Amino acid sequence: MIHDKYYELLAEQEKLLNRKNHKDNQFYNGVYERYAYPVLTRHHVPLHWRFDLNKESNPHFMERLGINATLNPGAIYHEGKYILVVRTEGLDRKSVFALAESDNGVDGFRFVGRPLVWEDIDENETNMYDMRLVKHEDGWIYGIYCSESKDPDAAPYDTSSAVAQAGFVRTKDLKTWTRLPNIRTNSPQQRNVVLHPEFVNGKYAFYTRPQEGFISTGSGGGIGFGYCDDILNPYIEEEQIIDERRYHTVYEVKNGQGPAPIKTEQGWIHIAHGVRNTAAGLRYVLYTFATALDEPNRVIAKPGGHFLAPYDDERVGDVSNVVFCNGAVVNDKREVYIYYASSDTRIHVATTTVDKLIDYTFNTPADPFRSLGCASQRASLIENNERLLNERL
Ligand code: M1P
Repeated sequence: MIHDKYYELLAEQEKLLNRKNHKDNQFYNGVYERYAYPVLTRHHVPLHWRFDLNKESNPHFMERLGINATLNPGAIYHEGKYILVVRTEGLDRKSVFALAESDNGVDGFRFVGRPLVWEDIDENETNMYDMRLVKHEDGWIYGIYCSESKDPDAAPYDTSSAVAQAGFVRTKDLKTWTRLPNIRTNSPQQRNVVLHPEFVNGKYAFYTRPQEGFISTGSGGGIGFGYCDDILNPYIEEEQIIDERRYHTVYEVKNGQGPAPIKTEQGWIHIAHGVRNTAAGLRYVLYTFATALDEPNRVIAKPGGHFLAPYDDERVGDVSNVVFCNGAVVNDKREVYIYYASSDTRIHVATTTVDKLIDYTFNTPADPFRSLGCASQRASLIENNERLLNERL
């Protein structure tokens, strides 16, 4: 028999799932729009994924397999729907992927089916997270995620050291997934590995993020790029750093490719995350850059500063002062939906258009890298504006 409490909580949850979202009118930057509510939180996860509904086995209707957070979703626009592969993090800290769908991309997201599973080919893989979903021109939809294992070389007392590698799956229908071998590189660790959606010089191409440690990238210099000959046995022999970390920027400590780049008539537009250190810990923001259409490993434009940073309530969560994006989609109207998580806790959307992304990425001044350079950059903006304002008088 189903517990009465289930129906009570279900009615409450339905109100949340049916809540209409709207643009946040307090926020303006002309680049994108923010929304009043997150699109997915832990409260959106179906009750029957968290509670044993049976009154006999769960008389107090206890939530025994709760969800702590929903974050860092991969995204795809597929058959007219906005689909997210959500990282749902259980109370036990392990992340599990689950699909959620919406008809309009800004509200009405519901989890569908069951948490994703595939053949278990690596018994050491302990955690899986941050999937990039990429529809490749070869006809498959690929998912690349961080596959995390305990560091086999850690000292016996060290129960924290971990190794990150690029886990790899593919599907045609988002229902049946085939686990492919991990993507191998010559870097000791990898995270934020993303497949380029088209062949480059007749080969599969990937963005990588070589790193020495699990958290610290060490000598790993930034976002890498490399080719792979065999997608069923993926090995990237060489990684060329295409977007470097740099002193006193928003990507000083580390960076990483976000979703697969967006193809536009001016070039590929990349949304990436940049990390810097502060007295309060790491701060994660998003930034953009563009690469040449025929050479996606050649940067041709890069605005200075961040594109999107933690804002108001987004600043606080399990890992505060973080925004992270590994999913963005473009619909048939060239509207862009950027899905990002704040503070490793909940998922938001920001909307813009391909044209605005091009304008922002190609026409925003680059970082002058020094304060006096920034002062003259701003002085010339003020001077031009003052001239314009004076002409009106
Ligand atoms: O906690 C912030 C982020 O930290 C990591 O980012 P990166 O790969 O750049 O080191 C990831 O664990 C990511 O999931 C997380 O949101």
